[in-house]
Amino acid sequence: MNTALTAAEQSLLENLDPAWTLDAVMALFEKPFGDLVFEAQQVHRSHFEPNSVQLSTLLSIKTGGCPEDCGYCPQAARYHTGVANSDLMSVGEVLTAARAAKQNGATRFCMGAAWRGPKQRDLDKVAEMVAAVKSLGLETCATLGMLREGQAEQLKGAGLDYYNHNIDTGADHYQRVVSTRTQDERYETLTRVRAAGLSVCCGGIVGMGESRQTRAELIVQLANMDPYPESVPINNLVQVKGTPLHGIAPIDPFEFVRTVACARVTMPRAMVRLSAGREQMSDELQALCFMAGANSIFYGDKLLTTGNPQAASDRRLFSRLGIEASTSNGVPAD
Ligand code: SAM
Ligand code: DTB
Ligand code: SF4
Repeated sequence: MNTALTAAEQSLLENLDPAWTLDAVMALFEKPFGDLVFEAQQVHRSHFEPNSVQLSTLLSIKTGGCPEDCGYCPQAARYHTGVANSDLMSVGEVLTAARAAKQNGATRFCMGAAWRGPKQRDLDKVAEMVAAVKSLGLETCATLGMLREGQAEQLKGAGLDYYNHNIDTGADHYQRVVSTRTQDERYETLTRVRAAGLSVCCGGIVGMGESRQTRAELIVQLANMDPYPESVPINNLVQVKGTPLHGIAPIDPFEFVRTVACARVTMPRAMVRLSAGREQMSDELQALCFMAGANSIFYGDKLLTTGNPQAASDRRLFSRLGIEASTSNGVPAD
């Protein structure tokens, strides 16, 4: 048998992205820590600048009072978390925040709203915000909940680059965390987002009392999307008093790094975002996450409603690690 492949065949094979099985991802999770991080580093280095991390700033454009019951979320109206509700911001307020984010070095700006899904009148206003933020030269992302027919197209038309909609956890665990919607409904929105030509930002939260197998299921579900998401946020649960998940045993920090590494190995060209939970992490743990292939962080002293490390402290950390804030817009190097 002739085993020599032409360059074209080789490239075709590399781009096939064969399906990941639960066994294969569990085997990754179970590797010795050093071996898994080494593998993730190799994959990372073959697709991205190794010491470059993208800075993304988040803004809550509509806060609190959400009708959903996500067990992790401080913005659900039914939990008493002390979050002050506020109406949808004005386009001018959002633009001011986006200018400041750009001035501080962010290249990506993500707008989040505490909705089950946007009403048409609200979406018209968000579309104006997207166009204004895009005109500053920032990469744009929005997370507004479930989208109806035509809404993803409207956002795309306004200049939206990515839509964030997380599947959050493995399918079996999902209904233990959220009862007001199903994970299948999340997939429906993701299909609309993809069909509209938007890039998909989809990841999850760990540290919600799930097993390693559930984390592996989350990774399998993400990696087997066709194509897999261009952007994969890995959140560590920020425990907020008043939410059902407050007080749950936190995840072992090394297991968090393993989750990041598995995302990198299974989704080689995705931006893997070290998302919520950094304020509770040591510098050393964050450094391990970068070694495991994370190449984006949320930057600025607030996530949506909870804290995030101060920008100056992140700049110091980058300098100690020889990491540069990327100037690119998240498109892979090759
Ligand atoms: N309401 C919209 C939705 O749920 O799709 C958009 C905003 S929602 C706050 C965006 C994402 O934030 C959620 O999907 C979840 O992954 C993440 N999130 C919310 N609360 C969190 C927490 N306490 N810790 C970590 N991530 C959290
Ligand atoms: C994502 O995956 N994480 C971000 C962003 N997408 C919208 C949100 C984190 C929220 C953390 C809790 C809070 O600050 O309210
Ligand atoms: Fe609402 Fe989103 Fe929070 Fe769920 S995660 S309660 S949908 S804001």
